[in-house]
Order: sequence, then structure tokens, then C-alpha cells
Amino acid sequence: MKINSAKFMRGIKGDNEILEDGIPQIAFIGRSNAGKSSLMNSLTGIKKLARTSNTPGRTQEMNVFLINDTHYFVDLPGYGFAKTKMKTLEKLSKLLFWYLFVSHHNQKIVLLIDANIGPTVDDIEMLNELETTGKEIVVVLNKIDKIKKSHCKHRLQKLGEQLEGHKLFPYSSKTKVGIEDLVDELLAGEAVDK
Ligand SMILES: Nc1nc2c(ncn2[C@@H]2O[C@H](COP(=O)(O)OP(=O)(O)OP(=O)(O)O)[C@@H](O)[C@H]2O)c(=O)[nH]1
Ligand SMILES: [Mg+2]
Repeated sequence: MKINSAKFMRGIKGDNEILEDGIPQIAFIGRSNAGKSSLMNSLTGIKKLARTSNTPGRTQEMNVFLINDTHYFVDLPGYGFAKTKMKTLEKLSKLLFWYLFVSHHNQKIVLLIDANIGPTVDDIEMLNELETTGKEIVVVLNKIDKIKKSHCKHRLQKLGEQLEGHKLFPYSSKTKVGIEDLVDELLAGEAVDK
């Protein structure tokens, strides 16, 4: 499967009719700075589709992109970044919580974990919470280009143990290693409405 087209539809801060039009949503979540927006750009091949930044906390609303006219990619604000202003943090967590755990939209969840750092306490908590929803979850082990070649096998083995029972996709937005498998996984079939 290939991504042939991608376009920004809109940025939203809560429920919106675009989420109810029946197009399956693939939602990207993860720690701030894990590389959610970069992943979207790398998968679509459009460098500036989603805004990325060295500074965590870049994405502050839900950005919806139409992919191949068949799916939405939903870029979400990250969690776990303590330096974000308290008020902003509260708003963002509310938005995330609502979208993932309250709204009943047709979603497949892509959880990004920085492979170089490994799953944080927040990542494991999020993963456990998401499991209770019964939604389909895909875990992307991002930034594997940052791991020394000689350490890579051992690192991936360890991540496999820590994240046992989940579909794991090692990836790098820089080198695009693993892109075919990941795109196939994301666009195959329809996410089940929960
Ligand atoms: N080396 C490397 N750097 C990456 C990769 N993916 C993302 N980055 C870098 O990580 C930083 C954060 O990337 P973003 O895509 O903005 O992260 P985000 O998860 O969207 O962050 P928030 O919007 O703050 O939640 C940027 O400096 C990216 O260039 C990767 O696969 N490899
Ligand atoms: Mg972002």
C-alpha cells in the first residue's frame, strides 16, 4: 500500500463534524517530542505537512489530514512534558482524554515511543489505559537511527520484552526504515468502531 496524497483539512480543539463523517481515523499519540508530527511528514513524503519542532509541546490542537481520500491522520498534542504552562497542559490533557477515552470515533491508535529512550512511565500508563478501550493499537518505536548499529539488536530485544503483546514497528522518520510495513499496517482494513 502507498500514500499517494495527503492534505491538511483542519485544526480542531474539540468535537467537530469532520470526526463524524465516517472516514476512519488513525490517531498519532505519544510523549511530546517523540516525533508524531515528523512521522506524519515522513510517511506522506511532505516535509512541512505537520509542524515539527525541537521544542516539546509544538502541537497544541488536533490536526486532521486526509490521506489517499480514504483515511484521516490525526496529529495530537503530546503528553508528559512538564514545562508546558499548567493551563495549557490542562487544556491539552482534557482534549487528549476526551478524544481517546470519551468520544466514540472510529480510531486506530498509533502510539509513538522514542526507541532511544524506551517507554516512560507515562507511555506505559497510556498504553494500559488504551488497552481498556479495545481500540486497535500500533506501537511505533521511533528514532531508531539514533541507536548505534551495534546496540540496535539488543535494544529492540529489550523493547520487545518491555512491550510484549503489542504490534511493534521500529521506524525512523529520518531514514524511513520500515516505512512499507508501517504504511501497510496503518492503511490496511478499517478500524473497528468502538
Ligand atoms: N533522529 C531523529 N529525530 C527525529 C525523528 N523523528 C522526529 N525527530 C526529531 O524530534 C523532534 C520532535 O519531533 P516532532 O515531530 O515535532 O515531535 P512531536 O511528537 O510531534 O512533538 P509535540 O508536537 O511537541 O508533541 C524534532 O526535532 C524532530 O526532528 C527520527 O526518527 N529520528
Ligand atoms: Mg507534534
